Amino acid sequence: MKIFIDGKFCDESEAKISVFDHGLLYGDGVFEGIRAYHGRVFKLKEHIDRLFYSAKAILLELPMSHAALMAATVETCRQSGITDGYIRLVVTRGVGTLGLNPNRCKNPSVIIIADKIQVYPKELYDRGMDIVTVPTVRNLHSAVNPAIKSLNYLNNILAKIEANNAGVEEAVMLNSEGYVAEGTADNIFIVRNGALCTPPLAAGALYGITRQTVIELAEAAGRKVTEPNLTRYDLFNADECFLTGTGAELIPVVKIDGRVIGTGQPGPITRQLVQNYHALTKTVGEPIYP
Ligand code: PXG
Repeated sequence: MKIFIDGKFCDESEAKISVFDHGLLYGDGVFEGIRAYHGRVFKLKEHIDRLFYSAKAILLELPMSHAALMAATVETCRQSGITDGYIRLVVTRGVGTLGLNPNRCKNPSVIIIADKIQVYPKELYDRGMDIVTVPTVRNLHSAVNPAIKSLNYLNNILAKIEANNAGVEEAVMLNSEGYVAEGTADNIFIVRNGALCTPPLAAGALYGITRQTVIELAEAAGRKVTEPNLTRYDLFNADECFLTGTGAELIPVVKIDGRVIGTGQPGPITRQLVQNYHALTKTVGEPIYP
């Protein structure tokens, strides 16, 4: 495996950053999680676009152009021999002094790792997953905006711990008004009477790239997709439910807070969308080995 750090490729054992990097000291930075399928980097442009938006929102000037970041991501996959895998692109504020002041950090660092990821146990993709709503609420827009994919994931990690303590793999986070926001690293959809609903981005959801892909796939199949505010009531009364994310892909949800959703089995519309998603990954993406 070769890791890209600030324009150079190095071996895993040499891939190190300074203890004075503000990414480590303060979680000051942004990241992307990207997948490669069948020798192509899936939705790469969309991920780099979002990285730029996240960086802009925290006033971090990326030291590479959009095109250079795309090329470096593909090259990292090539150098690591990846055809199917997971790419983690991290941009930190860089090395500074102790103390928050980001002005002391002169050079942001860009790190790209291409490896594997298995977010949830494989059998849950067939059987469906149990999830719970948790006490930790999604960050307020007026605090660290949840649209920013920042290195500060403690809000979500606390929710994940609460889910794990409840004996399940994933949490549904509500926002401070009690509306459904998203999972800890995935967006949520429900199916009701053949139509799909997913919380609006203003409810505290990340602008999920898989979410957008699923909206497009569902609409192409003639299904209506709306983005209303959803409550726990809406989740409990759904015919089907599933989560979407680059890591998670599409995973059916069959129980929420101990209540059975729909038939208690992954639903037909969810299954169809899973198939359509995997079909899309065969043709879409930047070729790694052109
Ligand atoms: N919400 C949050 C809070 C996320 O972090 C998503 C939704 C789904 O977005 P995408 O664009 O991926 O469909 C995410 C994505 C990891 C990992 O390393 C995390 C994510 C994606 C991939 C890997 O844990 N988060």
